[in-house]
Amino acid sequence: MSRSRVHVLFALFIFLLSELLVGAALPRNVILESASLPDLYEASIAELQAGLAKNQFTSVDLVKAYFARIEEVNLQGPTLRAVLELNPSALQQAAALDLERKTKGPRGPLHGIPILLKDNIATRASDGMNTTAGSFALLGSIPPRDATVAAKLRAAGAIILGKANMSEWAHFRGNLASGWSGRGGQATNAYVPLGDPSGSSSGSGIGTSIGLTAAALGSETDGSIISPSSANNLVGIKPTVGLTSRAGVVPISVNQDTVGPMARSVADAAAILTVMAGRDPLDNFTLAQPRVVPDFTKALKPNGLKGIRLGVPRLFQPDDPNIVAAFNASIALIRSLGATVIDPAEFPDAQELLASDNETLVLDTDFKVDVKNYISGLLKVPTGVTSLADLIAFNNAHPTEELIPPFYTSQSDFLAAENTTVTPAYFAALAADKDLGQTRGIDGTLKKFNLDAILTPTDGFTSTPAAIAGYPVVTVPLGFQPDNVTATPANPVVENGPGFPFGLSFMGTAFSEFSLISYAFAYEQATHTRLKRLAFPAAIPKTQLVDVIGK
Ligand SMILES: *[C@@H]1O[C@H](CO)[C@@H](O)[C@H](O)[C@H]1NC(C)=O
Ligand SMILES: *[C@@H]1O[C@H](CO)[C@@H](O)[C@H](O)[C@H]1NC(C)=O
Ligand SMILES: *[C@@H]1O[C@H](CO)[C@@H](O)[C@H](O)[C@H]1NC(C)=O
Ligand SMILES: *[C@@H]1O[C@H](CO)[C@@H](O)[C@H](O)[C@H]1NC(C)=O
Ligand SMILES: *[C@@H]1O[C@H](CO)[C@@H](O)[C@H](O)[C@H]1NC(C)=O
Ligand SMILES: *[C@@H]1O[C@H](CO)[C@@H](O)[C@H](O)[C@H]1NC(C)=O
Ligand SMILES: CC(=O)N[C@H]1CO[C@H](CO)[C@@H](O)[C@@H]1O
Repeated sequence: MSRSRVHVLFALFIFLLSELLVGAALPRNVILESASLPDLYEASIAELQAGLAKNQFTSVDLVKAYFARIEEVNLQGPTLRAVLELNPSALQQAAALDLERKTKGPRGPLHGIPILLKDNIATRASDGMNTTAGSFALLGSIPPRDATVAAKLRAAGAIILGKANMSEWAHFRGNLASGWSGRGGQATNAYVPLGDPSGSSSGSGIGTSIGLTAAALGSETDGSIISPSSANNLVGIKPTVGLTSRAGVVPISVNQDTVGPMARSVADAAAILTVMAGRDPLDNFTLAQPRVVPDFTKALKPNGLKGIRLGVPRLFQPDDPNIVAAFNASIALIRSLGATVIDPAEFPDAQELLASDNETLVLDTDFKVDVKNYISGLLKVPTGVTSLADLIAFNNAHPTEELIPPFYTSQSDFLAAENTTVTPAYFAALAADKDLGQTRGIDGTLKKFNLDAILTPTDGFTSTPAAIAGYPVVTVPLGFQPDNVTATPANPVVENGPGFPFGLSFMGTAFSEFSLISYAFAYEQATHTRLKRLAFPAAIPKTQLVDVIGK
């Protein structure tokens, strides 16, 4: 029995005990099958790989089981709206990978493992899926090829399970609730009924949190991996801009966009990042990365926090007392694991960072140029859009699909971006952001306090310094809102309530992912927070491998 399985069973035992004590109903499927077959709510990639290797089940079984689990909760039951499309070729690809496993052996740790992609990550037309960033404006559009990250996953033997719902246009259309897209509707969190799934990689987060997939890819411009990972009780890695290719990803900004894994464990996320990373001639930012891509799974050492120095920027912390209390407790634990924590360790330019809005000018200007570039690279666009002006006009012409009152009418970001031109002020804002985020920001803080990394709650002012710097963040589950918080009204989603998950972030300098992963792993292994609370019962799918094997 693997170490992680022992921890899972222990956590489940504690959960069972606590549920018995409070007399609540136990989702039976979470416990019963775990002794023989992996429970898909929590199964790690290594556990799935072991079961495939022992021929306990096949990748065809896995795809069938995940499809059935999606069917249970996506548009039925709690209608989580996490998944936009299933891959119509997934079963066939799984069968081919099962055969290859038998005849040649597995390609590696991702062979035959289903992974969900955010709907802004292009997939080759022959699979039969759309890539739309959630918008009807790109429905039926044909990309020239897989996004490089999708191609890399496939080459490693992964199965693209489908496309995840997301905040439309990666939350860059306007003032809209996270997790809503014209095509997918309002996605919601599996931990709190009608809960905010955060975004913009919302469906990637929800789908991974309850085992609708083994893991997912998300993308981040400012917060879009780490925030939904935090809100959906996951591990998320926001890589350095340029570690993973953006070629074939519907963009916001060439300067800030990055693609990364969202998973239930640090080990799963590290395995996926190892496959995704690398240089790509189609994205010249990737040429700046170190020549050799590390095997990030080599960072998974339980003593990873021993002897390292972390700094706490208290000025960036969120107001929420429950998150701060959990964060404070995590500092004590991290110290007990052998790290030195400098608290506080404020950014030298903290006040300027908090006040600066250079990012808006950078993103507005980039989006107008970059989205046009993306569209111009498509082989076919049935709606005929070619530019941001066309997208605005498309939405105005299709209000019943895209401008739905009362919550989903805004195009304020589109309008502001359309208003931009590339000016000297743009270049000045870009330079100011590098200075604020890198030189006097993250690098300045690391240097001033002689730190290895920065430690902060994922909620709060965490994503922006890393976003404007283009630097990496790894988030892991930190805790859940206690039962005595009052759920906010659904407007359209519930922003906070009992059981709402939140995360802890490790932030570092460019290409420091390997170190950040080792810190996050040590913390995760010492805490195992993820299973301390489960999704609400109706959001936990019942289908397990035992229900599909041989059927
Ligand atoms: C993709 O969109 C087209 C419409 O352009 C639709 O016919 C097709 O069913 C969609 N694919 C999937 C897998 O939903
Ligand atoms: C990538 O190419 C663009 C245009 O060719 C250029 O402006 C930019 O500096 C290059 N970036 C890197 C990191 O090489
Ligand atoms: C967290 O720790 C800080 C610094 O030690 C302290 O000022 C603050 O009161 C603590 N907050 C909570 C909620 O424990
Ligand atoms: C951009 O950053 C610089 C340096 O902090 C600051 O002086 C300027 O006001 C910022 N501009 C905006 C629009 O926030
Ligand atoms: C467009 O830019 C002009 C001039 O800078 C400004 O007055 C106007 O408010 C802007 N409109 C939008 C929608 O941002
Ligand atoms: C809510 O519960 C937590 C423990 O779960 C406790 O620390 C806190 O004081 C409680 N808050 C209120 C307002 O009762
Ligand atoms: C897989 C799945 O359930 N897809 C659905 C996502 O939501 C849209 C809009 O409601 C449906 O049309 C899809 O069938």
